[in-house]
Amino acid sequence: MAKILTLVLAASQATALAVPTELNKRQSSGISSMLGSLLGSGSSSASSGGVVDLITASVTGGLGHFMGEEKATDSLTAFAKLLGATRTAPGGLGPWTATTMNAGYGTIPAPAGSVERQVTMKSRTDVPGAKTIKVRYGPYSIPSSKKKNMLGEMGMLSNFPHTNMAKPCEGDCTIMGMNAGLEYLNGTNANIDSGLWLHHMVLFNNGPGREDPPCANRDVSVPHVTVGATSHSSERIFASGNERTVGVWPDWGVKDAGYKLKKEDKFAALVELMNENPEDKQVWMTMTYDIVDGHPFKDDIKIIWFDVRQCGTSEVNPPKGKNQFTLNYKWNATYDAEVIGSIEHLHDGGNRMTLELDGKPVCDSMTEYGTKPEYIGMAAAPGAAAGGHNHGGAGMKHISEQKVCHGPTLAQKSVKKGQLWNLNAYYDFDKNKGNAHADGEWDEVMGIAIMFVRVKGT
Ligand SMILES: [Cu+2]
Repeated sequence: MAKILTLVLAASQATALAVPTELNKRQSSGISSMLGSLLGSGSSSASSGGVVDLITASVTGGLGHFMGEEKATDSLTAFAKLLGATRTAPGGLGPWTATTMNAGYGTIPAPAGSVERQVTMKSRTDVPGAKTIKVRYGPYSIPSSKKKNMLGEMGMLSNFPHTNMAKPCEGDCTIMGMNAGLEYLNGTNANIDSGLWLHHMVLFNNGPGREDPPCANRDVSVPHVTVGATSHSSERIFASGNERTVGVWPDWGVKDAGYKLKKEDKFAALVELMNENPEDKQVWMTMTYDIVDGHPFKDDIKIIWFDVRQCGTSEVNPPKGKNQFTLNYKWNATYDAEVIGSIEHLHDGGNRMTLELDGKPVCDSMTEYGTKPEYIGMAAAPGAAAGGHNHGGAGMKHISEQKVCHGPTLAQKSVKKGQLWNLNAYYDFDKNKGNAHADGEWDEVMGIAIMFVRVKGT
């Protein structure tokens, strides 16, 4: 069944690219009814409806925008289940994403003479025994801005699942800080001013006892199964967009707790990279970790993931015809902890994100645009249009900073089981232009906050 579905989706995609929309629509209803009869007779008729939506969107060339619809999470979950995902097994969504959706792109061997994969740098903290280690992942090959993927995006390596990634230590160690970056193969910085975006990355830790609370009430969580894990065996521990926010917890006043990494843990990531250049590009994605050896601290640091599209694509279509809108997510705390800080993520067009607890403000994170030269869009190469999938082109200012809440800017420091936490992501396209999809519509936006909390050791 899974094989049939993959073939249908791939075939429908090939037709979608080749034939006009009207014809697509007729074919789509044909494929939908065929799939309906194929899947509807089974016990999973409710979930198969979701998959039919997915196929229909694919055939009509609207898969990119479909990913930003609310029902996409259920559709993708149903698709993951058809590809074999269960409560305990990830199934085939990851391999499908790697080899079908991103066919021909993704990880490549490092060319001879490339920079080292792992470097120990001068410690960023004054914690005794701490080290700062940069790990380079990939390299990844990204399609040129002339190539369109299944989602209708130009120049995009789309949520590429990278499994079995190097960790900052082989045995036991404690992470005290993290940030992500993008580099050329020679180790120099790659950013928007040369047409390269760390569109986003999400880091997962998969190992005994790991669990991702906001997605643990679901049998199948899309991001987790995509990286070959489940939400009951893995947890998201970091994420970054191109703003590349740095989270070094000793700088937030926490020098005696950290994320305890164990020998058995395995790292994986979803890596989404964009290229606005007319030729394919190869880059490293970097993670810089602050660590101490072993587990010297009693208290643990954990990550709570807030997301306006939790356990799905994280993507939301801006409401049609509205330049101002707010996205919301609510979380009922499932355990007690102490908040040490939070990192927020919006897309271009966003200007502010707030966290509230039982109606009282906790964090007010403002967005800044183009405060560094590498965040200003590059000029078009002779004869080529700048702006891969229309991310603004020359001179446009993009999000360069998202203010971190910690210490005095964090009004509430304790999480208690049962509390209602509320995230609001504010967008205003009149103040700051959003990014456009290849078809001219607004590109999908996001609202994510990763809150770092301290959990008392026993
Ligand atoms: Cu994003």
